[in-house]
Formats: sequence, C-alpha cells, structure tokens
Amino acid sequence: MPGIRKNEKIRYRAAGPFFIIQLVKPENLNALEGEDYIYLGELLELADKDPNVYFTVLQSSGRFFSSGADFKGIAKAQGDSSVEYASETSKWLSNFVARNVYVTDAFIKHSKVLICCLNGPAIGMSAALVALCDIVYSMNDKVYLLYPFANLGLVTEGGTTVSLPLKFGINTAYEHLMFNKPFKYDTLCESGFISKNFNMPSPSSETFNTAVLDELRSKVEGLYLPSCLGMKKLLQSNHIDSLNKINSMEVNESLKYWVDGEPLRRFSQLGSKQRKHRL
Ligand code: CO8
Repeated sequence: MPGIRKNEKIRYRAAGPFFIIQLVKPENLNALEGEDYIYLGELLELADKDPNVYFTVLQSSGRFFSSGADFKGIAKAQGDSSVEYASETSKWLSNFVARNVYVTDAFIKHSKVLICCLNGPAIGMSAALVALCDIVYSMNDKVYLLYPFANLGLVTEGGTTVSLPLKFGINTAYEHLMFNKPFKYDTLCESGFISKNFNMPSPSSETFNTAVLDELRSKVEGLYLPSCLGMKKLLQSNHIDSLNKINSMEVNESLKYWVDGEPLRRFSQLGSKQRKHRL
C-alpha cells in the first residue's frame, strides 16, 4: 500500500481487510485542527483505493474519542498574518468551508464499511464524523456525543442536519441541537446507534481497540467480503443524495456566522475557560 505524509496526531496502518486510523493525541483530548481533518479525508481516500481493504476502522486513545475542532487552531487561523486574504469571506472559505466540505464528503462517499471504536465522548465536527460511521462500538456507558453548535454560534455541520434525524429521529435531534444537550449512552443505545458496549473501565482504550479488532477478525471469517462492499453501496444509496446536498448547504449557511465573527468570540471564551458546555 503506498503511504502518505505523516501526522503526529493521527496514525494509520493496514491489517488484512482492515484499514485502521487512530487518533493519538490524548493530552488535548484528540482535538483536531483543520489540517488534521483534511488528513483524515486523505486517509479515507487511501483506504478507498486499496483493493485489499474492506473495513475502515476508526480508533482513538485516552479518555475522549475527540473533543472536536481545536480552539487553538481556530485562533491561529484568525490571527495568521502570514497569509493575506482579500476579505473575511475569502479567509473562511479557505479555513472553514473548503476543509469542512472535503472531510465530510470523504466520509459520505467512503466505499468501505466504516466502523467507529468509541472509547469516550466525541464533540463537534468529530462527533459529526462518528454519526457518519456505519457501525459504532462503545467502550463503556461513559460515552456521549455533543454537537455544541448553538453554544458556539455555529449551525449543523458534517452532515448532522441529515444524520442526526436519521439515526435518532427528528424530534430528538431538535431537542439535543437546540438546547446543546449531549446524546448520552442511553439514547445512543435505545436508538440502535451503538451496536455493542464492550463494558470496559475507562483507562483502557488500547485493550478496547484490540478487543474490537479481535472480534471483527472472527466476525469476518468465512465471509465473501466483496458482498459486504456491495451491500454498503446499496445501503449508502438510501441517503447519499440528501447527505451530498446538505454538505454544501451546511457550509454555505455556516460561512455567514464565521464572517460575522460570533464563533471566534465563543471559541476564544472556550479556550480561556470563560465558556463551558453543559454536560
Ligand atoms: N481544542 C484544544 N484543546 C482542547 C480542546 C479543543 N477542542 N478540548 C480540550 N482541550 C484541551 C484543554 O485545553 C486541556 O488542555 P490543558 O490541560 O493544557 O489545559 C485538555 O485538553 C483537557 O481538557 P479539559 O481540562 O477542559 O478537560 P475536561 O474534562 O474538564 O473538559 C471538555 C472536557 C468538556 C471536552 C472541554 O475540554 C471542552 O469543552 N472542550 C471544547 C470542546 C469543543 O467545543 N470543541 C469544538 C466543537 S465545534 C466543532 O468541532 C466544529 C468546528 C468547525 C471547524 C472545523 C474545521 C474543519
């Protein structure tokens, strides 16, 4: 398999029919900058192109799956004087729209079965990507998903306008989005979002990742794997048109908020701990 550039926060490897992507920056709860989200998209493309890969497995490390967009990265994009933009619109087209639409598209159209090993909570854009996965396993009942768009002066992104009503029902999606309320384990289970809880204590992400992979290896034994990809393509056809449409609508709607500056003010308050999410 030909490799691509390296990223200190994200590792990848192929193991038989599995392409494994792991977030490895637990110190900042696996928060990701714009370039890291682009890298995730590139890795998905790599998995797509590899004929030996049938399943793309997302793993993480530490106590969070990912705390979403890195507020330090956003402050950097705002204060970066090394690039001269013609306007605020131009700046956020580069720093938000292009990146966001690219990684979301990579997840929407991914041809391999996407499996998420949820070792802990996921927030924001990262939680949006979790909601685009086909199968989710949880490490224990401490996991939750938070889409804090209303608290950050943003709107739904990463396909969540479609994926959340699809997976949880429209009224539940409204309640959680409008009032910045996490989707806790009970809701994730009742809705069938989580297929299996591995029930492991919190500081054991590595053991959990290994256990999921071992179980997957035994599950795929004897299967005709091209059938899995054929079924993925058919199941994907149920919603791919609405996801593609919403990906473009979401970023264009969001752009106004970035240009207006409210998300920047709120991210900066989050960074200085003046603002918190209600969990
Ligand atoms: N960015 C940068 N650093 C972070 C982030 C983050 N998102 N989250 C946590 N960290 C860091 C903290 O600063 C802290 O570092 P340090 O030890 O140096 O102070 C360390 O991780 C541990 O965090 P906490 O001490 O805050 O841990 P708690 O358990 O008390 O709280 C929380 C955990 C609730 C997750 C809290 O850290 C938090 O609210 N983080 C921010 C989450 C967030 O709002 N993320 C953004 C979501 S919105 C989004 O993703 C869409 C943006 C669109 C742009 C996409 C571009 C492609």
